[in-house]
Amino acid sequence: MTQQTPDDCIFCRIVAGELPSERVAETERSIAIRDINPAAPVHVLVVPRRHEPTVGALAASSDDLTDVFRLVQQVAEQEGVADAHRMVVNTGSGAGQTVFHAHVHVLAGARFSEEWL
Ligand code: DGP
Repeated sequence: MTQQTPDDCIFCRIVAGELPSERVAETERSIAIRDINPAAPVHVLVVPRRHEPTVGALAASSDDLTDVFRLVQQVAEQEGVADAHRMVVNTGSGAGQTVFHAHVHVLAGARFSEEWL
């Protein structure tokens, strides 16, 4: 799996405020930003401030993991989609992960394929 060190990690730079983003919510441990290339009317990324390449690696800290999912819930409520949204976590380039800093996609407002799930 491709690894990015925090120095060349886009999401670390967004967390640090070095790159612009549309931040919709934040906590001490995580931020929520609109995806630059939205795949649905609501497409927010919940990103832990701490750099870990995958959500699986982030799970070593239950505090960070819990905070990410709490912020997902807060964003879903804020966006008015608490009763109808999809969370997506891509792990590894084979599954479509392109940014190797853990994040959860929060998607809503589109009709999602029921092919898989
Ligand atoms: P993934 O494929 O799970 O690694 O998703 C990475 C997402 O990050 C992808 O949907 C596009 C988004 N993205 C990439 N670069 C930026 C950026 O600079 N700003 C924002 N807001 N989103 C980005």
